[in-house]
Amino acid sequence: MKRVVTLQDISCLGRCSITVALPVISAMGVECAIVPTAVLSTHTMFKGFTVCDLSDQIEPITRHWLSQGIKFDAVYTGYLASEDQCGQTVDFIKSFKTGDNMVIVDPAMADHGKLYPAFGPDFPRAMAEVCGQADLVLPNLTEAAFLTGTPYQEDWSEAEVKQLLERLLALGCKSAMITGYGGGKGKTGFAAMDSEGQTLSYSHTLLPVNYHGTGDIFSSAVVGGLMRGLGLREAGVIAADFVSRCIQYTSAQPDAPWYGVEFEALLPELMEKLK
Ligand code: PXL
Repeated sequence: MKRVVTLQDISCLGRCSITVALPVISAMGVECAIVPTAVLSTHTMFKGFTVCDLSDQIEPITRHWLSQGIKFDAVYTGYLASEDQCGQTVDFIKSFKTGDNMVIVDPAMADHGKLYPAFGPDFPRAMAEVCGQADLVLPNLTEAAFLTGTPYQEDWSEAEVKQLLERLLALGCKSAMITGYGGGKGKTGFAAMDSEGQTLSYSHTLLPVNYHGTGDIFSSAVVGGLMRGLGLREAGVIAADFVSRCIQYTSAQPDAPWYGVEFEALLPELMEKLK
């Protein structure tokens, strides 16, 4: 069985980061170790959330694992709590990169043209350093714009998205997949550039509702798919369809809370796709 390690926060309530990565990656038949980088009472879209930064745990955990000869088939990073923690994450990646494993970075820091509330204007530069270590980065359009110093706009042409992908690869990563782009109004999906400079894309119907945490579900499903031997486009398609089904399902539940999607009920469908 493949083994990945994910570095991101624990939002105790909110269906994002580690509480999404663990169930999704496990359901896909892949072992998921964790490095919790912070404990928050909820994700940062709630008012008054608490935060306990766990930066001081990253180095001792790394040292212990190295002493035990632990290896990972992938290192997958998500939401990081501070610029310093981005630097520590670069060190963590360097400690566990072997040349034949994968580094996958979801630069979870922004959406809809804005940085998340916890981040200041210097954060994207620190996250760009983490991206530079990656085999694959998985930003949404807003994150891709922030990482590459490109002004954000609502509508992007295919040529502009291709330029964003080229700029992402210029950060040092081998391939990039931009989420939330479907090539036109009423569509969503992804556009990617692989390590040979080949562009890949997928487009499907954009549902008229927006939920928090869908990026984490997408990235976790891509990681699971890649670890199960799928190619980049195939892994992206499974992940995009899964997110779309989760959104559809959640919007049909009258009692669904606002803070995340009800992905749990759809895990059997995701597992079925890997058969
Ligand atoms: O879904 C990304 C995410 C992860 N972790 C925390 C967040 C967010 C997005 O807001 O606040 C703590």
